[in-house]
Amino acid sequence: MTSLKEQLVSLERHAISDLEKIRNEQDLDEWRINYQGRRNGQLPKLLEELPKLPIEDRKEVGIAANELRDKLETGYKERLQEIRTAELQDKLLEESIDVSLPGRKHAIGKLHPTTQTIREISSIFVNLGYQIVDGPEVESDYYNFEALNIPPDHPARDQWDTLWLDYNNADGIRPLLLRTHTSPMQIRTMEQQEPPIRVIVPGRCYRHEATDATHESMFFQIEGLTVDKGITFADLKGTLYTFARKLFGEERKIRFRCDFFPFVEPGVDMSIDCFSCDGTGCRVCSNSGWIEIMGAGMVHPNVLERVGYDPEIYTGFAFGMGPERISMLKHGIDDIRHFYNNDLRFLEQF
Ligand code: YSA
Repeated sequence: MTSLKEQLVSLERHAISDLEKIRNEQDLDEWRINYQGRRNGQLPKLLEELPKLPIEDRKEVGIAANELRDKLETGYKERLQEIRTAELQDKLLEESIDVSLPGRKHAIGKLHPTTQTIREISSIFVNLGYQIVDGPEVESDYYNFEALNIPPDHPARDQWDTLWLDYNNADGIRPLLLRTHTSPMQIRTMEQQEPPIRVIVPGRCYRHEATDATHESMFFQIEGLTVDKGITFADLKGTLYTFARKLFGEERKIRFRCDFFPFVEPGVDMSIDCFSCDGTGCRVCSNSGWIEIMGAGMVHPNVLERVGYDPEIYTGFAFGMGPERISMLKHGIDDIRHFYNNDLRFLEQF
């Protein structure tokens, strides 16, 4: 039978050899429990035999056992330190940053083409002394039609395919709608301000459209209104002429033709000679040499009277244009529906 001392030597050999193979903390814990665990650890189990030894051997074996316990404890601590250092080094290596690598590019957003056009147009008018105002997109029948000289059941209403809100009118509240144009802001502005008035109103409009290449059900308009003493058609022409040349080029010609809008008298549509073919005729101008860009006219006396202005003292002109259509002309865009399809391949071009 092997002596207790020999068993201690054999235990040490196995323990040290096992310890050298260990690479992580979990295995190291198991190693410690196996050799030193209080309940079933191999060393404590052997030491249970110590009291059975003859008294003269007990001291020597006891010292050897204590030394082994210290060795195992020291071995454990050193291995733990080595494992932790190795893990830290791996982590550092994994998380290290190569500062010489080129940086990652961030995707930078840009303004929507309609916003760009609105800003370009607005800045021209701001330089001419106009203020920019904003108005509600949900409007009442009164501001969208009635106050603009378009009474209920008037055939002129057919010009604006209206989206009405499903709203109870039982208490005499005027029916609500999504504004079909920015012209209601003419009335709201005149109600709130005394002349002289020079404002432009960029904003969204809505119509019950069967959409096609030039019609959307949601689109923008930019309205303009000038009211003061002694404003004449010459002021309208001069202002819009200056605007057109600033936006489309200094050599542009303009043309006015009669048109009908119930809130102006006389009413006109304004065209510019085609900037693509210089008026000789091409695809952009449908071979006519002219491109229509807005409706305009002298503010109707009924409209002025409605807001309490005396049409014998004050006169004015107004105009309205679609920035998407202007953007289409400038950039050769063939379909208005591209603007709001959220397709980055289209939007990133501007
Ligand atoms: C006319 C005279 C004034 O003194 C003042 C304003 C006006 C404009 C009038 N309120 C109006 O809405 N006229 S309009 O129906 O011809 O629209 C004006 C512009 O809005 C059009 O020239 C077009 O550029 C744009 N537009 C109209 N319906 C559109 C549209 N753009 C895209 N989709 C639609 N469905």
